Amino acid sequence: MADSLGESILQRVEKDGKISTDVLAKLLERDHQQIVGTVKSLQALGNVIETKQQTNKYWELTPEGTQMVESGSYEALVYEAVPPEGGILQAELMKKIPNAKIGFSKGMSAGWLEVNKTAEGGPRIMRKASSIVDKVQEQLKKVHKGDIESLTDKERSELKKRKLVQEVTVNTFLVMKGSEFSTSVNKLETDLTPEMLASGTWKDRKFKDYNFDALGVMPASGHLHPLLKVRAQFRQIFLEMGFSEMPTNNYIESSFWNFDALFQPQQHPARDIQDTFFIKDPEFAHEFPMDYLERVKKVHSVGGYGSQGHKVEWRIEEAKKNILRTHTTAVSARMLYKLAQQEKFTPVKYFSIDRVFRNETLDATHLAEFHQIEGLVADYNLTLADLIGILHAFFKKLGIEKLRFKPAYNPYTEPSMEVFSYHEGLKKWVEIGNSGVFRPEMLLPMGLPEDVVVIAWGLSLERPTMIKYGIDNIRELFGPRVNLQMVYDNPICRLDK
Ligand code: FB9
Repeated sequence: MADSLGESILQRVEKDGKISTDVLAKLLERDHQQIVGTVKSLQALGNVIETKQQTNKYWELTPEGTQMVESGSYEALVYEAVPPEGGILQAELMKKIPNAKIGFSKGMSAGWLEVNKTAEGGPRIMRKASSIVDKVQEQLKKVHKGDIESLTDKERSELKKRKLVQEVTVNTFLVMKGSEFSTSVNKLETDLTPEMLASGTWKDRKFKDYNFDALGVMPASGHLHPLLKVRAQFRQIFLEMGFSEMPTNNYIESSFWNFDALFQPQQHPARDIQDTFFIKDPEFAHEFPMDYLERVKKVHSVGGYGSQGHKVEWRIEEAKKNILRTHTTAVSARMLYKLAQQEKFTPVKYFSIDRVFRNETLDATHLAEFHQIEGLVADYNLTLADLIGILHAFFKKLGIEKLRFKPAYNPYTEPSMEVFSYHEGLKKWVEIGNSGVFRPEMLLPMGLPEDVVVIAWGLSLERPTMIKYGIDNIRELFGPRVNLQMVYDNPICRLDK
């Protein structure tokens, strides 16, 4: 059976032949949307009813208009607030009641009030009319009753101008009898239950047709942030290329591993507070492989392994300072040192994708942190050609085949190259990464064999993600102002498409 509201609607249609949903809403004292929903349900029962969409316009009170129906127009309230004898100072009246300013203006226009400008203490408002008729309230009461037709166009225009009434457009439906109309209809069954089968009641039931176009219910689930989707794609690319992921779960790092182990001089500007976040507590790291540290100290200060070094004093106090790592190359240094401790060197391919922190000037594409992607290959007698070759192989998996390399400088790689790709959309070459061959002053103090060469490269995770998802401002991608709906809605990530 149709539910009780459905039956009430059917009985109305039976009685009137046809009736619109807004009239039904008033007659049955229900919300219009509820009536429309029930009409849709009746339509699903078959040809019980027919409907025709229609657009109705009607006038309704605004909240301000509704309030005036209750308590009167502002001008009437101001008039009532003016004592019949002696009036009231204008300044006092303005403070006495809400909306006094507009009420006073309308009251003056209506000839209800007058101002004594020479009164002692300032302008004094007096009653000019001995009594008033609050026509605005009377007009609003007519609108409230649905009788706006009784207002003149001028009256309605004035109320609309004062934003006391507004015209509302509502999509309604004219409900009419269908070819199988009945005031009592069996609701279509949606489930064939074991009880129906056992009792045989299924024989006299009507079942709703399968809707094969219905979409499945979106399962409640979590959503991966676009950065994590792109990170998974890059991780897959590295794994396909035979790389192993480095352990990057330490955002705090000593200056030793982040800078000194990479032969980055202690006077390098990147090690200043303007570029690096120093940790207040614990301020210093204390555990280092001391024999290795001594070799690092020596290669920085007086050189070695054919290098003249930086020829400046090297201080352990500087190396012990804890920082937020500025690059994942600090992890690469730790892994290469560990590799060098093996009895026999074995070639490796490592990668990392994780957060790094730099005390940089913030702008639309730069935050004080970003995710660095880094790859490295350690093997005998590698050359720059191997680096160029692996960069081509890596970026080809991203769908990028036109690369150019520009000589660059990094404190810990020599030679170094910036990597550029031709952006078809922008019609220009854009920087897509940095690369180089780790210096002997970095590798040999670790204890790696002299003929072992390590090539490496890096890029950011945010830049490709912003390009992939068409995000212009990095704050829309990362940080407290991210719109979670963007996380829910953004599509899967395919970097090679
Ligand atoms: O990611 C960068 N650009 C980029 C990458 C990809 C991309 O689109 C995808 C393929 C589809 C588009 C752009 N860059 C490096 C270049 C610039 O964006 C640059 O302005 C910003 N750089 C960051 C650092 O800036 C503070 C990007 C980040 C970066 C730079 C260098 C390294 C890592 C990340 C490195 C390294 C390195 C070098 C030698 C040995 C080991 C590591």
